[in-house]
Amino acid sequence: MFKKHSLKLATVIGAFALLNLSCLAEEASKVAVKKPAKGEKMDDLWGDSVVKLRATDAKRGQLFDDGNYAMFIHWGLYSTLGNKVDGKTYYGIGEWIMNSNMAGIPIPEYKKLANDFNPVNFDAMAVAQLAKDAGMKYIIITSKHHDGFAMYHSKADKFNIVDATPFGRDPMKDLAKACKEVGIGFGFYYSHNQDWTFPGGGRGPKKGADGIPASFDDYFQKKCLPQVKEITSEYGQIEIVWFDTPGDMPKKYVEELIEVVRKNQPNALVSGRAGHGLGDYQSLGDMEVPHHNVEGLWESVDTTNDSWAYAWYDENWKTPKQVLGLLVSCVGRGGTYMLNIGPRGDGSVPQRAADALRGSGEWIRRYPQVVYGAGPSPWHHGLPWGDVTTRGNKLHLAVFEWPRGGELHLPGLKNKIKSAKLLTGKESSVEIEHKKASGWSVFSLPVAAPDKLVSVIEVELEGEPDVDPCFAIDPVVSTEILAEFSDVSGAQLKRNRWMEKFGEWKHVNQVVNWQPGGAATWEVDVLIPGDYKVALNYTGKGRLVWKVAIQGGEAIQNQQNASSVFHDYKIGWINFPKPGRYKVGASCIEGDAQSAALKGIKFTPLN
Ligand code: FHN
Repeated sequence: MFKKHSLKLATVIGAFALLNLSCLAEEASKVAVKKPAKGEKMDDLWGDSVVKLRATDAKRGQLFDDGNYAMFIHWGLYSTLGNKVDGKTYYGIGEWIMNSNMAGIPIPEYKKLANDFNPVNFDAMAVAQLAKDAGMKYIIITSKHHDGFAMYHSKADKFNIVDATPFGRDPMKDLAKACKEVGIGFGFYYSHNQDWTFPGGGRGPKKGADGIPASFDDYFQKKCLPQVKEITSEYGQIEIVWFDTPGDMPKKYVEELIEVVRKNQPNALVSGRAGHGLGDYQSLGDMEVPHHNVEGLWESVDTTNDSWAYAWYDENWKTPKQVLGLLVSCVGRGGTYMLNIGPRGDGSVPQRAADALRGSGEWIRRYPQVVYGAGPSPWHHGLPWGDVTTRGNKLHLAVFEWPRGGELHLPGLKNKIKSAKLLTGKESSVEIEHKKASGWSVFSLPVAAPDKLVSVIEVELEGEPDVDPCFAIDPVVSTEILAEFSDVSGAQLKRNRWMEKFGEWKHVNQVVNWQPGGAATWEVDVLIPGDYKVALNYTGKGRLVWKVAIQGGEAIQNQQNASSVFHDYKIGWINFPKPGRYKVGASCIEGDAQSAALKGIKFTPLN
């Protein structure tokens, strides 16, 4: 039935890049990474300007800023296909199924799907309750994605769930009501630029059914503007209008949409992907969780498996511990995490996604202070065993990897510690002993982790947290330090983004363009002297010779293989003779150095 257009991987990547998808705009390998100096902001790395609402606007964005965690839902006509068309499975993001980069479904064929779209198993109350149980503070759902199909009753265009399907009801009314009932916020995703089925829409047909050419202005006036008016006036209070993929949409249109939102929903936020830096906050690249703290108001958007919309084959779910790892990283870097589910075409939510969300939600209920109203880590990056969030003069150490040997090592804390408690997830907590050693704080812990997922230590400090964020080699747990934290000379730090499958983005900051004598150098603090195993994580071609050298100390080198997939390669053992600060450099010294891309270095204690 549906015609598949031929496709090459390069075309796929090119097509995405050409779309100028907000922060996904640049051609991956050409974007240089700036290493932030102390106090410098990372804002411009992701393109959009950042508006700082934090502490300046108490009403707008409170759930976003304090809640730190939200549910994203991609649900539409495309969900009925679940990535299978005429018996063939297409791997990639399901909501793009009609696009020529996936199944390439002609518009009339795609529109016919509405005749059988009958999501009788959509239970708005169950979805809202799932978000609540997951600890999420609001839901953002696709009111209209790039396919142009409205999942609510639009008077502006008949291609909608009430007028074009046997279902004949507006599930968004139910969901808005259910969110209110369970006490969480509600908002809409709206594809304002791309509309693949309405004449004049971004990447849509260039002519109307009458054969008369249609402009973007036609689409904007007839569909986009009226629909944004509808979604902002007919569903009660809206937390966010999440515009997406502005592409080359002229500024005047974005301004007009934002005016509508401001008028109809004065307390709503507008996503950074509205375009032209006009949004209220920055939305990072899809599936991107930053490694440095990021200033201002921002979010990471991610999905429970690999696709945003339902894909029948996609059982690659994040576990509750992975969800928590990503959530705590976002909060620790100063942002909000919005995690997506893709209900099936019949409206039901895949059980494994629900289980993962509920599993992580139970943990959040035990340790709400780690997430809600929590501020970023004063270390500005994750730590070998986990991460840190803050509230006033309290640190929450979220320990993902419980250290063997009964001691947890925290480097660089300058404050005096008032108290340190192991939280139990209930009212009670257990006071734990701590001491200082060579500038590190060392906490005595029970041998077994008290929480089966992630244990939490609450450290109360005298005064505001004051930390030296230097990287430190943990004496118990492996310490991986990314290339983006190195000083690079005779080589270049570059940002690389690619799609693992169509629409599934990966992000890495890597050192490339190695010249003779080039090095990536990290400053590290060592508590326990002795030998450590060193591994480098890189891609490249053929066999490469790497040298790892401590300034004024031991240097080791080794030849190891390389491949196009990032992987840890063991280089050897290296000795730090006494506690203290060292500079450690890594260089690609032989082989096809031009192919080498270094992602990070790892130090592992011997036992
Ligand atoms: O093209 C869309 C994609 O389908 C999905 O909705 C994501 C979610 O952030 N946004 C766009 C790509 O960035």
